[in-house]
Amino acid sequence: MNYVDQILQRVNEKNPNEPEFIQAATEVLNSIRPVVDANPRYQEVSLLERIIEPERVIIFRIPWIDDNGKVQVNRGYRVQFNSAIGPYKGGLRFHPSVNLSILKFLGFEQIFKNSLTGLPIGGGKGGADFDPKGKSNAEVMRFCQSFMNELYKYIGKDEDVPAGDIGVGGREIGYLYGQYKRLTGLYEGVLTGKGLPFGGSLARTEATGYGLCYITEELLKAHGNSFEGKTVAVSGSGNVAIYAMQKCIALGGKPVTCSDSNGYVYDKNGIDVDAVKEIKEVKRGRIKEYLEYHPEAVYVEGKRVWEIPCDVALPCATQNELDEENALDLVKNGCIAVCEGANMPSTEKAIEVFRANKLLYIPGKASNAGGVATSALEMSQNSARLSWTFEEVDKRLQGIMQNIYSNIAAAAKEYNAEDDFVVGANIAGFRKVADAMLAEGIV
Ligand code: NDP
Ligand code: 2IT
Repeated sequence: MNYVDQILQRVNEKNPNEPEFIQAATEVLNSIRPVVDANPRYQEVSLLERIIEPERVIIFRIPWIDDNGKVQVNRGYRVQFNSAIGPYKGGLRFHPSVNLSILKFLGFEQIFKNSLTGLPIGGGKGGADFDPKGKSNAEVMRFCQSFMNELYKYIGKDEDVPAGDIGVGGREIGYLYGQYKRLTGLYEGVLTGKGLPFGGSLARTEATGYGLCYITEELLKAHGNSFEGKTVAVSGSGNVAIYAMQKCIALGGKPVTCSDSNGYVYDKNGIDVDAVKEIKEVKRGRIKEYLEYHPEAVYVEGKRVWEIPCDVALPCATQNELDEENALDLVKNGCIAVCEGANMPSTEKAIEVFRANKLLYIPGKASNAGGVATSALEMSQNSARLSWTFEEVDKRLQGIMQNIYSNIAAAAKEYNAEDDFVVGANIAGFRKVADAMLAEGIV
């Protein structure tokens, strides 16, 4: 049996209860076939058997006391997937759906994403099945402290550097950092996405959404187009969605939708990003409150944004939020490009629809890499004990996104798959990690 097929079989057999991990691994393995076929050395050193297995997974109990004095218990995780090219790096997700499959898929994607940034960071991910919604600040703090009471043993500025993801933003990173410092006595860049007064980087908050728009603009430009005058459908209304909408408007586009897990808003005049920021960042409210700011907008409960006609789609909520039917709607309505702010938001079937209909499509591991890239810039600033200006960081971010675009486009072309950015991203991300693993021996 062909080596890649053997590994696909192994992934399925060894992880039968991990559908998201199988989905992510299958996509990568299928894309890298030509590289693997051309390099028999990979099989000689069982490189694929090693790359699909996390170096380490830590699972732990998180007891904490709620405001009523009741003891609550959550499950915490850190998946340290691959350290071939740098310390483990990747976010923490706090969401009730969190489980090992989801964190393994995210950690696996992170290996190749981090490689694409061109910066020295390995792949990891972590989190807990804790739901921050409706919790008081004091409860969130006690939870974060208990989480760190266990996690601190396994992380460090040159070892593993967590950051935010769904449900983990500036507030949570602050509490986690305070507890790490208290436990270890170390004032070091062990987390990114920190507040500006204690080692955070300017532009990290904006970076994922801005980076997404920078690479989308590169893609459109390379195809004789631009954001100017485009109608844009955005899903989600969290960190990534908010700053994607902001930069999209700056580049001349018009985002007309955003959403949360209850429903979506359609504002044909263009989404008022300041209103969304106030609802989500200040009030921690629900997106339907948008109608209090703009009564002429429409709120649709329980549906997804993809039914709204758009030229460009930017999924920025969560995995598998855009399925085959949604993809067919996008095609029917004349959408030309889909660039992912979220991780793996499009299902395998949706991606088949994009391919069959020649939509321009950039997968999250390339298009949302601006967040982690800027985290790596935060690590550099911490090590140098410096802080760069917003313009300096933003300029580097733009350069990184332009490089990612040209590298994934070139890799796709090299393997006769022009404009297939799934193939391009997976091959370009994989090669560097594989070379490092070969050089580092059997570890
Ligand atoms: P936030 O927690 O700030 O926002 C998440 C948004 O997605 C919210 O609007 C949330 O709605 C919605 N959402 C979450 N889960 C679901 C669900 N199961 N169904 C429908 N909507 C859902 O997270 P981020 O903006 O940071 O993350 C969004 C995506 O971007 C994730 O896939 C994340 O992995 C990815 N990402 C994030 C980066 C970062 O730097 N933050 C970097 C790269 C990728 P609700 O409030 O109702 O839950
Ligand atoms: O998915 C991601 O890349 C993130 N959540 C950001 C990770 C990071 O370390 O900044």
